[in-house]
Amino acid sequence: MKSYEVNFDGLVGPTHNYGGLSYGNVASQSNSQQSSNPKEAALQGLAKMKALTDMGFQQGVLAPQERPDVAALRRLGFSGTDAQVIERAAKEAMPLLVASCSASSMWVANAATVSPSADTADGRVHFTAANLNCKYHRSIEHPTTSRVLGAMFANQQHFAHHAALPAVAQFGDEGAANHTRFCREYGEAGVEFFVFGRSAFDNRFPAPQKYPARQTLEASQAVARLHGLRDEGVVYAQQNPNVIDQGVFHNDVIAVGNGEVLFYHEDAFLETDKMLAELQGKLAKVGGNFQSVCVPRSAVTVDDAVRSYLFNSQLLSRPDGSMLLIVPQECQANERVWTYLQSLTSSGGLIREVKVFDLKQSMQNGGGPACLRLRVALNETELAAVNPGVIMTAPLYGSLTAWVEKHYRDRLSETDLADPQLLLECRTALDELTQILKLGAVYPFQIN
Ligand code: SUG
Repeated sequence: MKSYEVNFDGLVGPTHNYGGLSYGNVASQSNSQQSSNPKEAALQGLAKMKALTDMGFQQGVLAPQERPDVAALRRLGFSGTDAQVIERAAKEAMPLLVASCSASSMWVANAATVSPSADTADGRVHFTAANLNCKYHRSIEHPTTSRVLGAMFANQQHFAHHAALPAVAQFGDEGAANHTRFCREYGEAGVEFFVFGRSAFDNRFPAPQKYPARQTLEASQAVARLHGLRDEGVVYAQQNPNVIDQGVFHNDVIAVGNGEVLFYHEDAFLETDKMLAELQGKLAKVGGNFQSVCVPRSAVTVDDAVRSYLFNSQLLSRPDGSMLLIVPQECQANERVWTYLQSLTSSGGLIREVKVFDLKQSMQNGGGPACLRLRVALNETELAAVNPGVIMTAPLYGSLTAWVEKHYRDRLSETDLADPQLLLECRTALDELTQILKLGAVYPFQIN
C-alpha cells in the first residue's frame, strides 16, 4: 500500500503579535513589542502550503486557536462580560493579556507527537497533544489542540488520541519539535528518535545553565509508552545543554531528519557517536540504511544556525529518492549558511535542492518552516480517513486566502490587544473557518 508523509501546517491566527513571551528563544526576545502584520503572516504561511501542494507533496492545514483566550483570563480571576475581562486584564496585568492573545498555536510542530501506525502496538496512528508547560502562553493551547486534532483525525479505527501529559515541569513536553522518525518507507516500521533537554528525576544528566530545557526525558518516555512503541524502535538522545544556552530551545532548531537521513549540527547532541551507532543499528533491523549529514561548526556556527534557522528546514523526499530542503530566506541572507548550502547540494549527496521561502512574520517569533508543520505519516487507507476539509487543494487555498483578506488586520501592536472589537473579529473569523475546514464546533466560544 502507498504511504505518505503529510505536512499539516498551522494557519497563523488573527492575533499574531510579538509579545516577547519566550525566554530562551532569541527571536521572540529580540522582536518583543514590535508591531506585527497578521495578514501578511497568514498569507506567507499559506503560500508555503500552496507551493508544496503544487510540487506534488501531500499538504494539510491545522486551524488556529481562539484568542484572546477569555476563559484562560477568567481562570486567573478576571470577571465580568468578555469585554470587561479584557479591559481589566489590560489595566491590571498586561503581560497576562498578551499571553492570552498569543497566536503561538501556529507552530504546530509543538502541537503533538505523532507515531505512525507501522510503529505502534495496536496498528493505529497515535497522537499525544503536547502540554507545552514551559511557557504559560503555550500551556493553554493543548485542550483546543486536542479538539482540533480530534476533528481532523476523527476515526477511532485508525487514529488514537491521548490527552497532554500531566502539566508539571517534570513532564515538560514540546511535541514533534523534539521528535523525528527514521524509516525506509513511510508505511514501514521505523525508528522514533526522541531528543530531550534534561531529566527531571535523574541528576546524572547535565542541564543548561541559562535557558530552560523544555523537554524532559521522562516526558518523551511517557509518550513512547502511550503510543505502544517497541524498545527496538526507539532511540533517546540528549540535546547538548550548551546549545540550549545559545538559543536552541527545541531540537528542530539544530537538527532535522527524514527517511533514512539525519541532518544535524556538530554541536547538537551529547554522546553523538553512541547515538548515531544506535540509530544505525536499530534502523538496520527494520531494513533501513541510516545516513547522517553533519554540519561542522567550522562551516556554520551555532549562532549562525540560531539566526538563520538552517536546521528548521523541511527535508522532503522526492519520487526519485533525492531530497529537497525548504529553508527560510534568512538562510540566504547569512553568507556562511548560504555557502554551505551551495556546497551541500552540489556534493552529490541525497540533498540536491534548496527552496527558499519568506516566512519573516513567523521567523521574528522564532518559528521557521519546520515549526509551522506537523508531520503525519499515513498509508492510503488512513489518508482517506482524514477529514477531507483540512487537505490542501487549489480551491481550499483560494477560500483561505480570501478568508484571511476579509478578516485579518495588517497591523497589530500591544495596545490593539486590549480592543474588545478584536475578540469579536477573531470569533467571527474562526466561526467561518470551522465551516471552511468542516471541523464542527472546536472553539470554546462555540461549545460553551
Ligand atoms: O515556543 N515562539 C515559539 C516558537 C516555536 C517554534 N517551534 C519550533 N521550534 N518547533 C516558542 O518559543 C513567541 C511568542 C511571542 O513572543 O509573542 C513564541 O511562542
